[in-house]
Amino acid sequence: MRKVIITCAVTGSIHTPSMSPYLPITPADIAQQAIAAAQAGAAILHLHARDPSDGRPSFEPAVYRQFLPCIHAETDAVINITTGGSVNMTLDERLAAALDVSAEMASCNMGSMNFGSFPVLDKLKVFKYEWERRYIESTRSSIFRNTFADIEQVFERLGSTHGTRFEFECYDVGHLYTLKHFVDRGLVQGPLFLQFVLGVLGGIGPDPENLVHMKAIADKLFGDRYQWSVLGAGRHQIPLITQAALMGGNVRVGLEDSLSIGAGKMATSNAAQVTLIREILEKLGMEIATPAEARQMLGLKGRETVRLP
Ligand code: KMH
Ligand code: ZN
Repeated sequence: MRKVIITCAVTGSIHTPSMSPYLPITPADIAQQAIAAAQAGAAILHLHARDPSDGRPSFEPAVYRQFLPCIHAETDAVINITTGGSVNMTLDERLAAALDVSAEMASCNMGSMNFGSFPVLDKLKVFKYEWERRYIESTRSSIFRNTFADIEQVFERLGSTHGTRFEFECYDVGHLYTLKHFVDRGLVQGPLFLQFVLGVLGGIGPDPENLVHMKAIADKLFGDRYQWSVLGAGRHQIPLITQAALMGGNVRVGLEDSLSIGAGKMATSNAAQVTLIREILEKLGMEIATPAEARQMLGLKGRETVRLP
């Protein structure tokens, strides 16, 4: 029976505290929700940090170290640290936490792009913290920067030096060709783990035929040397990842990607989304990969290599 890897992206940097009372902000909340997500079946935890005082995205290794040891001690899930950070961080800042713990896995974003969350301002008018409105509005004019040189640095400083493997975030078909370019240059080796990201404003849209096309192009470029997963932004999350699983892929859920669960209901936790997709997959006759199985499928360096107590 095929094993499906569930990744849970616990908090991210796109959503802000006023959008959902369930979005984990403090280190204690992030740890608690991450552990519950792992217990519900997530083999990989994709993690960002937030400033405990007001929830703004943080890159500080010291803040990560307020929740990572607890997650590492309580679960054997793969800890996957973002290098995407948030749009206004420098590359050094974005790499700091993954370097600090010699991460087993880290995200790697495969191209510079627009990344707009500003349409939410049409509906969201009341903010808990003043930074939120400015931050969301800034996505109208900022660029999510991931140049070829930036990506080379991620490979060199994390991949070559630490043996970190990557969740390659591909927001459009062109990003697959960029990854192929780096594979051809020998800068990254398989098994590759591609995350197809559909539904971000600035990336490919959340249409089922786009997913079919991205998979077809990835097959052509990478043959059988890759694993793939899908995340659907917002309300497209569950339908798109169910399609992905039926097509042979893995899935990503989490409040980083969607604050809702099913049709228009607010998700009260990350674990609730993990449980929902787990039930769907099991009803479809699939099995959920354990962290050990995910490590084997993705050729990871192992939990004990991470610098966490
Ligand atoms: N927020 C997602 C659309 C990263 O952390 O590197 C993509 C993401 C980026 O997870
Ligand atoms: Zn992320």
